[in-house]
Amino acid sequence: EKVDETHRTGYHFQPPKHWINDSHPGPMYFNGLYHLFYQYNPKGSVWGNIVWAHSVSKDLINWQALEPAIEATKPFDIKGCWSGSATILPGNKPVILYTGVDKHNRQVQDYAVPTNLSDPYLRSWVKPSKGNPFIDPDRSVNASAFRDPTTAWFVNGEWHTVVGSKRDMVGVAYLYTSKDFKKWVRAKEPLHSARGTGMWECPDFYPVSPTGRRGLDTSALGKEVKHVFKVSLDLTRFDYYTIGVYDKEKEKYVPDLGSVDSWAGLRYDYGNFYASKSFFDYKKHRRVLWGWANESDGEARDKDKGWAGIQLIPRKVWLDPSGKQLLQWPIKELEMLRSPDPRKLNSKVLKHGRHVEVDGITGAQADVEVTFSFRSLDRAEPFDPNVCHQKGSTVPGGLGPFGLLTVASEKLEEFTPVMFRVFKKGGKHVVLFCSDATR
Ligand code: DQQ
Repeated sequence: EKVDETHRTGYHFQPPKHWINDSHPGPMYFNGLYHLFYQYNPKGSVWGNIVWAHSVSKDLINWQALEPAIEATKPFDIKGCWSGSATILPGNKPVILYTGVDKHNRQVQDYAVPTNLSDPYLRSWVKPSKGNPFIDPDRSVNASAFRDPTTAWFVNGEWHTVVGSKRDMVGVAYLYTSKDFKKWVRAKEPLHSARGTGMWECPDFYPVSPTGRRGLDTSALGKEVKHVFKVSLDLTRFDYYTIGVYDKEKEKYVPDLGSVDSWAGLRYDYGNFYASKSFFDYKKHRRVLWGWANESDGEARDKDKGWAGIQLIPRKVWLDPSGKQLLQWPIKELEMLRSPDPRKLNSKVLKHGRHVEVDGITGAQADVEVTFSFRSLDRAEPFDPNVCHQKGSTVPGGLGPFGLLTVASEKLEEFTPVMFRVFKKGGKHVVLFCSDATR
């Protein structure tokens, strides 16, 4: 089978060939190895025949591919093994919760466990017939919009997980609880819901520390601890989050005032980033976020090139000191991919409408650290969050756009600008960081 290598990445995660989607199938750290599970079509480069592919790594950068962890073999997942999450139970026992599409095309929630805990690679997983599916959609639930269980957390003597859904146009995160991780009961009220948002795919719910950059275990609680609730909105295909408080008595998540659900709210990323999932890294005590980027140029091209999609370099996430948004940065391990002999360019003056060429690198892949400075920020205009996609890279503003022309052809017939604009907002300056794939 032919695989066109031209635009494959040397940074992000890719299997050797075929289609991938969703990082939501649960990354995890277990006994010295990171495990990445992801949605994969073993038969081709378009979506279909979905299994849970499985790779392991010591550093989140270099990966070894293993056999798929979960394949469609049982009546409760015969039409697909869709997204879900991993949870490490007490006694260091990993378990996977995932959505199976059953023979009647209903979305049910299933579990899988490793067959041999002493295999460090956890190569083989079993889906016991006893206890599967562990959640069947009852009549009150829309069985064709009921999927992607979260990593479970333990509070009030019970395990909790959330399943994404919708009721008409109301996005819903159904809450299920269990004393023994076997028998699950739906809570009276959803953990959270919001009108007018449509289907909530791939929910993620986790605590963040009010100060510092250390991550917290998914079950961590505490007076000052905040929670992040993220959903992938099927309607817009972006990942949105809010920051709020988890009321464990009422079993409700309440976003902070000003932290808005849906597309009026915050996104993890303003580029191509969907179906993401975070996990607590027990090794480095950080919260790590994975997201998936699909292709922009369509199915015919995907078939031609024999592959589609990447899992983006993982990021560390933590709460901004303002408590109002998250901060993120590519994981430190990424730096090991840098060349020992970087190209350096010092103190170049940038003139309006001109560019400076960085030679000695390829246009397709570069890891760049750059600092821009200005004599004055006076010309910054009032903040407008929509300016990136409305004005792209060619319409000038008060301050910007300026940045990098990546993947540029020699005569600049084609390029992808990665750019910044500086604005004024509430007596401060804010910066938008955007890209424009249309050029
Ligand atoms: N992809 C999975 C679903 C999920 C969707 C199926 C999000 O479980 O809701 O491949 O991209």
